[in-house]
Amino acid sequence: MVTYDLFPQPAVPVSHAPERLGEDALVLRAFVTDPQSMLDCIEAMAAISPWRHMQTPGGYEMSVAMTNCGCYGWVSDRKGYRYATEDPLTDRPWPAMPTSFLTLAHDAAQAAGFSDFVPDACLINRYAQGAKMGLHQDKDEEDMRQPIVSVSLGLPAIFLFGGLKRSDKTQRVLLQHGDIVVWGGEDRLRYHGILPLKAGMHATTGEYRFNLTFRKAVEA
Ligand code: MD3
Ligand code: FE
Repeated sequence: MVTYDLFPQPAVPVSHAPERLGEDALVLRAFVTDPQSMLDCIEAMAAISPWRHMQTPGGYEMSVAMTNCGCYGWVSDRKGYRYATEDPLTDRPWPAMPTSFLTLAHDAAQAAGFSDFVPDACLINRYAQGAKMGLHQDKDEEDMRQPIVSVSLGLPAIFLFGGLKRSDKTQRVLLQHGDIVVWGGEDRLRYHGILPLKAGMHATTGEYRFNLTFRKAVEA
């Protein structure tokens, strides 16, 4: 079907076709249909498992604030990185993964060509002005054949997408409110990071950027 927009907005062209970053890495622009309800869920989760700046094994405090939902939560401290069933701050299980989150992650993975993705972990990152994430690989999960689904909400950020070696050249990709990126297959172990967040004000998230990464931490 062809539709005609009576009020075209020529200012910023937004592509809704999936953008391929690699053989098995795809950006789904504005894929999130109800960002407000996701943010409401995040707020409710942070009331149970509060935002915290985790320690790296090297003793530094991460600039990104984090919490988790789902059966497993990603944690970092002086002892290392791992998945844990209990929140070390509360000694209680992490808040459950909402069905709407599961469905969104599943549908995004499906749209990128990965069928049957059922995450058991969701790491929720909150970036304030200046917060960043250095180049790293996600390799704390048991089954590297499972993809990772990443949802961006709020202020835009520049994502760095590298290769399989830390020293490989990186591409820059602007991730905006509602964008989803799916990583699997040969791109699953690529180095990646986020440049320091620029100050700004977003209509739904204020001065923050949120990122949710859906993972399958434990093999079925
Ligand atoms: C590429 N988060 O939490 S999401 C992380 O925006 C993380 O907060 C970033 O990296 C953020 O670990 C980037 C995009 C992403 C997630 C996982 C990947 C890219 C990936 C796994 C492999 C390759
Ligand atoms: Fe990562």
